Formats: sequence, C-alpha cells, structure tokens
Amino acid sequence: MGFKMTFRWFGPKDDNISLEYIRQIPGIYGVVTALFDIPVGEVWPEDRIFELKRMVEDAGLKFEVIESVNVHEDIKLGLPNRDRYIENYKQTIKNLAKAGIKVICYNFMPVFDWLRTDLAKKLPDGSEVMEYNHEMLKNLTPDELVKSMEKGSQGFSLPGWESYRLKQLQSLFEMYKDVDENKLLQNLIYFLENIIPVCEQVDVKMAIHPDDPPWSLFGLPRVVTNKENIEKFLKAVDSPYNGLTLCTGSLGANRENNIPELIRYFGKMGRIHFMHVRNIKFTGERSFYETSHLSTDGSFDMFEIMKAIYDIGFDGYLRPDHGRMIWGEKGRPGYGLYDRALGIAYLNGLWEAIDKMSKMK
Ligand code: DNO
Repeated sequence: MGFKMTFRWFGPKDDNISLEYIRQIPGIYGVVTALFDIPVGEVWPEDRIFELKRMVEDAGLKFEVIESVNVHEDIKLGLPNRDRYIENYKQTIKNLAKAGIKVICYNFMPVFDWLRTDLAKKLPDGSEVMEYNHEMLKNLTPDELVKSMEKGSQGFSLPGWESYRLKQLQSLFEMYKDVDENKLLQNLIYFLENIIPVCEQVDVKMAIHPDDPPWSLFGLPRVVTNKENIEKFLKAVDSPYNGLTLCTGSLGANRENNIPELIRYFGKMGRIHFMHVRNIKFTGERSFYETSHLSTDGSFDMFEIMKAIYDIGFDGYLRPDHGRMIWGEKGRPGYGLYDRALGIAYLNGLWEAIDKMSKMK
C-alpha cells in the first residue's frame, strides 16, 4: 500500500461512530479528527491534543492528520487583528507537531464552509444523499440557506459551520464588500508566508481544501477553485509544506476541472498531502448530488482517479469522502459509517487491481 487510508471521526462527544467500529474497516490506517470545541482563532492546548491522541491510539489507530484547524475570519478578511490570530495558529501548529501530527487540513472559504441545498435527498433505492441545486441556491438568501442547512443537519454539528459566525452574517457580508478575489488571494498568501516557516521547522504539512462548490456564492470571493488559481498561491510560497487536500468532489463539481489531470499535475509538484475521494452525479450544468463511490453510480471515473493517484506514487493520506445514508443508519449527513466503509472497500479494490496489473506488465 502506498497511501495511508483514513476515516474522518468527529470525536468522542460528537460522533455516533466508535473508534472500535472504525478499526474494523479493512485496510484502515488511522482517523482524521479535530478538537471541535476550541473556538476558531484560539490556541489548541497541548493537553487536549494529547488526550485525543491517546484515545485514538488506544483504539489501535494512527493520529497523524487534523481536519481542520479553521482559519479565523479576520485572517481571511485581512483585518489588523489578523496577526494575533496568525500567532495563535502558529502555536497550534507547534503543539500539534509535538503530538506527531504530520498534515493539517484547512480551508480559506469566506463565511461558509461547504454548502448544499438538501442534506437528505431520497434516491429511488431509498438511500439519502446530499444535493446541490444551483438554480435553487440562486433563489435563497444567505439566511435561508443557513436555516435549511441547520434544519437538515439532524441535530448534528456540521463541519466548518461555526454558529458564532453564522449569527453575524450581515456584518460579515458588509465587511467582504471590500474583499475581491485578488485581495482574498493576497490574504491567503500573507497567512502562508507567516505560517509555512514554522511548518518547515516542525515538519507539519499544510493541506488546503478546495472551495466547495468551486465558484463564488452570494457574491463572496473564492480562490481555491481551479488549477490556475491554486497554482498562484502554491508558487507564491514555494515550499513542499504549502500543499493541498485534493478533494475530487469539490473541485470536480466544476466540469472544467479534469480531476485525474489535476492529481497528476499537483502530484508531480509534490504538493498533494491528503486526498478526499468521492463521486457525484451531475443533474445540471452546476447542479449535482453525491452518490456512492462506484463509478457507474456517478459522473466520475473512479478508476482513472485512483490510477492517477497510483501513478504519482502517492504515499500521503487518503480518505473516502461523503457517503449516502443507507441501511437505516441515522447520523451526520454525509458521514455515516456504512457507505463510507463501502467506499473504502471499493477504493482498496481498485488500488489492488491497479497495483497488480501494473506489476504484471
Ligand atoms: C465537508 C468537508 C469540509 C472540510 C473543510 C476543510 O464535509 O469536506 O468541511 O473538512 O472545508 O477545512
């Protein structure tokens, strides 16, 4: 196995899936997790990190990737206060390094993290999936969208949806009036220029997650959307520690993004540290719903995606991404046990076949 197979876990209080169950998934290496209760911008305390590490390792799993250390809005906005939050971020990186963390996943999306218009669309086979309908979104106000996401969350917290921030929607939108794409990009570069030297020192790789979906929403700027934009900030801070979480479902929602090609391109640059692998089915130019991982269920060729990952000699971390809700499971939308475990079995199968076939030649 070149890569390391991981599974996202939301911690002891906030996940109904136990580490013991996760450990039984074939080929599993570790979990990716976070301290979800530390307010964004604050330093993650060492003792809390070590407590989490112990929990994971006691269950026989590795603790090497964090998803996510979220970035304070003042940093994205480029406000004078940002330096204080950047100092805190650096300290968090150092604390995580002490506990053996190798990769930190984060994102630079203004106001909202990922978003969908329906968190439980029912498919004909009775499974439930998450859907993004662009036409529907265009008719929603940001407030209505937040309400619909919260209603669909089944009582679970949604990753990246920090309630404090969503309460200040109006003032945030006001502040983003002065931030266009170029300004946001400059703010990202400023952040990276400051933190990457620390990452180099303590050997922790940063892996930015693409914007999901990869286009502007409600007039807010977005910069992690395609090859050209991604290359700008990778080159601006030209260090292997400044890398990517390449999420097939997020980037792939823009039909112009050729995922196997992007994997090969950024993989050869040595900049992919974490892969999120999932499939989606297009229902319109910019509309889609999430499917099982199987190629024939969605619009992506998962063989080509795994082949590209294989061909770049990927030895970083990989995880199945959102799955469907099946077999009567109740859980956090996108993050049930069953369908993500099926995804792992399938991706492992593709990998074994690709590996053996390539050695036969
Ligand atoms: C959604 C996730 C995102 C992702 C963050 C990374 O399910 O893919 O919330 O974790 O954007 O910072």
